[in-house]
Amino acid sequence: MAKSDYSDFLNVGIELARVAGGIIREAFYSGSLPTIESKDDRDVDLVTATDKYVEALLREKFKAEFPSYKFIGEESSASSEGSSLTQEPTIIVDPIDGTTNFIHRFPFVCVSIGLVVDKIPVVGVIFNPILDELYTAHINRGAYMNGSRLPLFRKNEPLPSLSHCLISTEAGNDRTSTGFDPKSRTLSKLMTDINARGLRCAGAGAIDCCLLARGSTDVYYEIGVRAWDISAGVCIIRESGGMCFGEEVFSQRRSGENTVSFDEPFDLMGRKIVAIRFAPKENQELIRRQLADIIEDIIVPRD
Ligand code: LIP
Repeated sequence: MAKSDYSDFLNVGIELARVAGGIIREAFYSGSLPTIESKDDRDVDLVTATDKYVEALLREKFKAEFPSYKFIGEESSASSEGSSLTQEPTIIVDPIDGTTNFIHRFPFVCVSIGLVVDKIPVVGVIFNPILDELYTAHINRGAYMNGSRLPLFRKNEPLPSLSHCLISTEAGNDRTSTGFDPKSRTLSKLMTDINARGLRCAGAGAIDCCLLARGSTDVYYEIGVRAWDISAGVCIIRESGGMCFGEEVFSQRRSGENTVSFDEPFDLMGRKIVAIRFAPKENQELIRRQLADIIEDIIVPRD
């Protein structure tokens, strides 16, 4: 049976996020060009020697502290352990979320560490060592940034409609017309038909989650996202009072229903996220319905 206290993991996660952050920060400010490899044939999905080094280090340290926990890391997900998620406690790590940002020295770069038990994200630790922002969450105990409870901002501001929302999303790695054209049609509708307040791309799903949890954005959605980008972030969003939905937003629309349970477990391997910041429930529900009508679905293989 799942336990309810994961503070031992949270403490180790914070300690290791700071160690990883030190390595990332040093490499970020070093004058040398990162060693870059491409994971696809279009040079879009990139990995650096620092990503690989940090992931190997985190894997080794976590294995020493929590030997029975499974480990899924972005850079080793193709290895023997694979990336299948079971009920077992599983540590999900993105050693550098925002690798392209890291390469270009755009300061939205972080290490993301999540603990998932019974497929529920129970701990999230995200550290941006460039901006020195540490986000943490423990299930049922709230979310924090550098010790201050989230949301930091706009706690009492309702969200009357999508047109009032600052929206974040990502271009993602799929640049084929079937993968990208639906995304650009959605953006066009959001900006023209809806006249949303604005659009932001942080370049890292984990940072999109933190920006929403702190109250700096109102909506984050992405199709094609991976579990290591959002495992920690989903815990942080939920503990800040935000909502996260996945495939159910799209499948219920296809079936003509328009009711999604707020208590539905979030499918981390479904590669879709629609998140709405802390706001009165009826506002969150309205925004979810509006997003379900506007975001064009894309079929992506599950992880
Ligand atoms: C990034 C994700 C982002 C996605 C990018 C990229 P990386 O992760 O955080 O959500 O849109 O294409 O995959 O590769 O920087 O760790």
